[in-house]
Amino acid sequence: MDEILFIVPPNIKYDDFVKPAFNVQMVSKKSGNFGSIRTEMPLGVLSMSAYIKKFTPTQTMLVDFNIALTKLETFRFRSFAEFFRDFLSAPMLTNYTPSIIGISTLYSTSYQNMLDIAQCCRDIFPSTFIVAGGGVPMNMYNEIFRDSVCFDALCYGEGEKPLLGLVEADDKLRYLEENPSWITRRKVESGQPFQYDFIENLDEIPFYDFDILKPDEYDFNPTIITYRATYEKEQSFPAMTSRGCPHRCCFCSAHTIHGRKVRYHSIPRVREDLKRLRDQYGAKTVVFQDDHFMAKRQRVFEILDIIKELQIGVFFQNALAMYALDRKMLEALKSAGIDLLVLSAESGSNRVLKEIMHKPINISMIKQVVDDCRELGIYADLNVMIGLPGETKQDIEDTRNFLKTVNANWVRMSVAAPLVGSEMLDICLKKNYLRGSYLDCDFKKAIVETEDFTAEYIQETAYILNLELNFVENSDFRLGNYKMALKGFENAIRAKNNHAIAYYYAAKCYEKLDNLQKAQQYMNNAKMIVTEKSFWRNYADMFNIL
Ligand code: B12
Repeated sequence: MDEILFIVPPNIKYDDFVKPAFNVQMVSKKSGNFGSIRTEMPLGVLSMSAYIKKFTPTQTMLVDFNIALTKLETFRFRSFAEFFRDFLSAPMLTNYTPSIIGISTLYSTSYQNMLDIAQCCRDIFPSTFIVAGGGVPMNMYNEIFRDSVCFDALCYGEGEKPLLGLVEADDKLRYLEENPSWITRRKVESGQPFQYDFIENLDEIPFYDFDILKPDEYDFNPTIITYRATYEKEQSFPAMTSRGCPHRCCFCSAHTIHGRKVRYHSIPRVREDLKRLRDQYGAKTVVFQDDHFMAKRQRVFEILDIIKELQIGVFFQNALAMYALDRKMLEALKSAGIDLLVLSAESGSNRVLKEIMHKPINISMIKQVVDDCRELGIYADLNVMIGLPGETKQDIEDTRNFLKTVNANWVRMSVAAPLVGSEMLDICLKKNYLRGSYLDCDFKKAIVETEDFTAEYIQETAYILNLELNFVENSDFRLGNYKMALKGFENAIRAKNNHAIAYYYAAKCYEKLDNLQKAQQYMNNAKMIVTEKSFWRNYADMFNIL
């Protein structure tokens, strides 16, 4: 029987883990402060594991290094490579020899970690097949074969069918060379084309193999916690009812894995899976990961009816397409119990939305959706990014002025990141716009620099916009919803415990809510931080507070 060891590399670079930057979330361990890691169940692995077991008896095991790092109480390794070696040399693993090791790499920031893991696996398991899949291997095979000799092959697109083929093949090396969904060094050198092997009817994939992980290790879903203004810690599970997206947003690379055509699970299957997650696994919240959940309107209403019937909490963490959110849709979402929506506005400039991003929305839609959300009592969390190639300082000013008129509860400001596989990266490479490695990009660190702006300008402006829109001009505060505003401010304090501006506005909220003792305490904190930290003093001066 074949044994597959799936490995998920840390989604964070070593330096960002041991020396987190000023504008990111941190976690405290006994050995100091570290960059916070997103721990999310790896859906791709769970799907492949379930699919393969449906056809052939196979043992699968998962090592998710994001969980391993999160669980460590102290971390004193001088590199992740040292940590991987230590971890993978543990007796529990060395007594076991998988026939295939499959590394799943979705994030650019995991690139080096993936190479280090492959090297370590090659040393420990010299005769095991080492393959990798996910957006990074499929979009960066040239770089991977240049930087490593440890991979037997990389997967082109979705891996269910190619990996099953590999498991079933008697002559695995030959299979890898003959199957067009596997990328090998030889095929790259001879210029052979590669092909997707999609599963057209997603119902062919059985219920995902959640049994290869420990759900409670993932119960602290950091993405939901980021939106803690309205959410509390609870057991959540991911689900994906469709794959693929027809839109051509210049910053996205999801189509390189799942394609532009949307494929679906049937409605009865969606019901069955959600019910099983609730009844058998105790799911309180299901996090939908569809690339484009809104692709078929009638289907969305049907899924919302199921959610309502099952009384299960849901969260759309990838943001929903705003053009589909008319009043009827928002009312259906609200009646299914959804009171928080992440909305992909992305810009407050029509020119940027249309000409640069190719997003099928405009700013009047954004305003309408946010106003409707406020009326219906849905917390509206807007995603916005600045710093795309072709964007000007005037466009950013337009975005700023527009967002000040929108009553969103929170605005999540990011700097544009040229993801591998995105049109944006192609433009940046062609025009020589990159000031740094695109492997570093994580939506916090600006690396794009054009004729119109420097990377520093974008980085700093994004942070100022965050402070201005979420604190100084906070719409809940402005509209007198002090309790709601306070949740956002205290959430910011939890993420960054010396956030002087958050303390200041939280103090103002407590004052309005007549909790004068807490107001005084928070104001003292704000003043003390501003006196001690020039970083915060500068922003306090900029906004003329404290
Ligand atoms: C869910 C999701 C998340 C989740 C976490 C998912 C996880 N488990 O880690 C959350 C919400 C936390 C998240 C966050 C972010 N995400 Co995200 N996310 C996704 C999303 C929407 C779906 C991923 C998924 O579960 N797909 C479903 C499964 C079935 O597919 P899959 O995992 O790709 O696996 C299939 C294939 O890739 C392949 N495969 C994968 N592994 C392997 C291994 C082997 C051996 C083989 C053979 C095949 C194989 O076969 C699998 C089955 O078909 C993708 C977009 C997309 N549709 O891919 C973006 C995506 C992966 N995210 C992206 C980004 C940029 C981010 C963020 C940086 C965004 C931000 N602003 O903060 C953060 C950072 C995350 C971090 N970890 O630090 C980018 C990544 C691009 C890049 N090069 O870095 C993507 C591609 C979206 C995009 N805009 O282009 N994300």
